Amino acid sequence: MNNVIKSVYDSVIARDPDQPEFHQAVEEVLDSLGPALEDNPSHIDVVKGMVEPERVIQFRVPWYDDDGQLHVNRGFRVQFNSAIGPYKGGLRFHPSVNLSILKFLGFEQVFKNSLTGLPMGGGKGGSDFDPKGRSDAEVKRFCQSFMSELWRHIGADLDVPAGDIGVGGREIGFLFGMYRKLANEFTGVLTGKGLPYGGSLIRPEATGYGLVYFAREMLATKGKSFDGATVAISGSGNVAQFACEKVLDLGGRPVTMSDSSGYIFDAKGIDREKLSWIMDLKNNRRGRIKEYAENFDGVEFTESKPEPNLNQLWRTQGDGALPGATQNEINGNEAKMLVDGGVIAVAEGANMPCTPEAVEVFQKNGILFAPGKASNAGGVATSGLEMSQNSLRMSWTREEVDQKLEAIMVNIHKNAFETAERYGMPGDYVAGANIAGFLKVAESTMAQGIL
Ligand code: NDP
Ligand code: 2IT
Repeated sequence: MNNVIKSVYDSVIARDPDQPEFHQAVEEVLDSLGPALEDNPSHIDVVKGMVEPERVIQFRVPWYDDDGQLHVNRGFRVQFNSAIGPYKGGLRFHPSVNLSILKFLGFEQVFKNSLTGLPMGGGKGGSDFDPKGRSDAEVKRFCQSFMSELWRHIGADLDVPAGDIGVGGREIGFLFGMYRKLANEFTGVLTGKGLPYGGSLIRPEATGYGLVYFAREMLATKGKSFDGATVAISGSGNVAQFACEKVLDLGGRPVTMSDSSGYIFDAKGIDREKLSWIMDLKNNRRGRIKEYAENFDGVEFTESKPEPNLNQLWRTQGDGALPGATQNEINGNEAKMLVDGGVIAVAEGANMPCTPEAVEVFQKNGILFAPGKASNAGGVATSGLEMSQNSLRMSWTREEVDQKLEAIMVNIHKNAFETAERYGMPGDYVAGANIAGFLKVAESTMAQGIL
């Protein structure tokens, strides 16, 4: 980092000293931008603006549980950057949610959305509400209360939220219903909607499928493929499930999945039948991954340990790793375990699952490494396709959407790969993605006048 960039970073820390996840996301990007700023020194003013969200909304979300007890959660929407399109990004419902986490996610989203090539700015939101163990009726009351405030801040041409951790089809349905009632209009204000009311085919699959399309392109640069590859996947939610499915489509062998209570290792491989069992467990019965080990023979379940947290999942020996649960789930030691286990490629399905130390371990050991803002962009890209279909008031077929998604992922890979080469850092997808994502937003910001 040169001195000018360092002073921007220092001011971010001085302003919000209690936001470590946000600092981490900003530092990773600023670390990459040096060469791009040497070409365009005036872009430093854009950087100074980009580390501050355009708008942050925080609100109270009161709701009653099934026993008639009142709960009061916090709701947020961080409208980070709208230089290239309406704010766009998911909503996360998880007890850990706070402004640091949402600012990191919103900041990442700006670069990710730019990389998709679609006209979308970046935003993120959510709540510290914990949907785990809550009835459908409780989740509905929470979503309705959340939207009774959020609706006045969003709109199809202003800010288009979607899902993230703890927000899937059920929650989007309740949120959309409440928006429609309050705004008295039917527009594409949310993505990830159900098919009968404006959703897009392939949106549920898109992040996981896109991740594997991206990883396939990375492997191809080394003459390798998923065929016969052993793959460690973490998480067992939306991203992990469909990453697993696409790995199977390409002839690979997924062997692990996890949730916050621990992980399963299935040496025989998670096949299609077992995957559909997991989908039913997680999406309909809302059960724990431990039940997989109780249901199938020869499967180990390892409980996750509290601090000091060494995520044992990553001691799995294999060719590929697709972290798909949450931020900072692979630290430097865990990265070393993966390297010792013979990993060839690591592609982030989650947002920032690898710590800076982990990324350094991968890069120093010549492991192919893709940052989430490039490799998990398929979800938001397909959200962009859902927005287009809603605006056109028509819907595309499964094949059409999948082809567009695949083309977008191939293009993001090419753009990140070629940008890294052009700036003298061949094979560095972190630098390539950050610079390519930045340049489009920077040029747009300069052209419009910094506001
Ligand atoms: P889901 O809620 O569907 O699944 C999340 C999975 O991760 C669950 O298995 C969950 O376990 C586990 N998990 C969540 N938090 C923790 C934690 N603190 N410690 C351990 N395990 C945890 O979310 P998604 O699959 O949608 O999201 C997963 C990741 O992918 C997130 O980082 C998200 O930001 C990112 N992402 C999602 C996109 C999307 O379209 N959905 C697009 C791009 C990125 P448990 O149920 O026990 O909490
Ligand atoms: O992190 C992400 O890109 C998402 N959660 C998806 C956002 C979206 O608007 O589809």
